[in-house]
Amino acid sequence: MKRADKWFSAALSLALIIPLAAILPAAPARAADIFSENFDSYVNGTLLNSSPGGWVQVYNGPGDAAQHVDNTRAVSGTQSMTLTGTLSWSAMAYHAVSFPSRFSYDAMIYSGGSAGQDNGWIGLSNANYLTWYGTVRFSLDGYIYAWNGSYTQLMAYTPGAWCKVKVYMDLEARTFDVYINGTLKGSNISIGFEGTPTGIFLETGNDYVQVWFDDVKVYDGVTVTTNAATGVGATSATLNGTVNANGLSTTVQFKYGTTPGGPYGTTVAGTPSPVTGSSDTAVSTSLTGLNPKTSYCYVVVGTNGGGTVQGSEVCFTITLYFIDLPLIQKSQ
Ligand SMILES: [Ca+2]
Repeated sequence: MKRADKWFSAALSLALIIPLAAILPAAPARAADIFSENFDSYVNGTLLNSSPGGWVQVYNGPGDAAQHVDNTRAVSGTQSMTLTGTLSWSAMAYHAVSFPSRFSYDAMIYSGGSAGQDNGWIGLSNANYLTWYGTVRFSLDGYIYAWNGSYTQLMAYTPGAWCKVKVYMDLEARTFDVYINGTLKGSNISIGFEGTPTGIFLETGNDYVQVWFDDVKVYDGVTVTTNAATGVGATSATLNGTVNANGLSTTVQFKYGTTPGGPYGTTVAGTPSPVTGSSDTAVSTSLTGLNPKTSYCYVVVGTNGGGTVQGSEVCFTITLYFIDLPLIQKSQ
């Protein structure tokens, strides 16, 4: 009996599911800033006493020439504003701003002094520069303080590095919150003074320290950022975003579809929703029933009493690969 070799083949289909999340740059979006200054539109060296862009020199430290637009260091572009104080005479820049009842201000500050010196201040002031609101001080003892007539110690800091200050002001509740480099360091601090601010100020205290300031912004309304999708599977994905309610209860939604740039076709609720408070809050929604080999684009949308803001678009692709393996020979 002849034993025959046997050949058989197995066409084995192996499905490899390889999600390809196209991670695009995502920028925060919000309604137009009430005030924004990056110091990049002026000629380098422009003196503060020439009132660049409406800035007012209130105090001039060791002299006018020390207070100027500078290209030594910057966060945005190539320029910032530098101020230098002197013994018993500070340097101060002020810019008028029309504030709503609830808003935030941001500023980057590079306080070059060391412990034992007075360093930098930023805050809001009335028009005679004497009453300050929502003020943050990088102080002589190496700590950052909130100031409302007395000090609230927030954290230690290292001089000679850019630091982001964000203050959320609630002029109705008469309180403010302080964030340093994105982390809440002081909340519901009493404003401490009567009246309302009429502008924002930058200051270097009564010392010989040089301080730089950049990217000063005042804004209200919701801030949203669309973030990359996670957990992209064969038919499912989680859409992500960041929402800052900026003090007003904010409804969160995601819009998604297969057309880049929209219209997106489908709107789903985000979680959590609503978002409250003044901190950046992670939001998401989980999708199922998505189609393989399909690209999806989406945006996060926040709506509150200040209006509706849509984040920038993020896209991802669900790719399903079928790989046919070659014949398998088996001999006996
Ligand atoms: Ca700049």
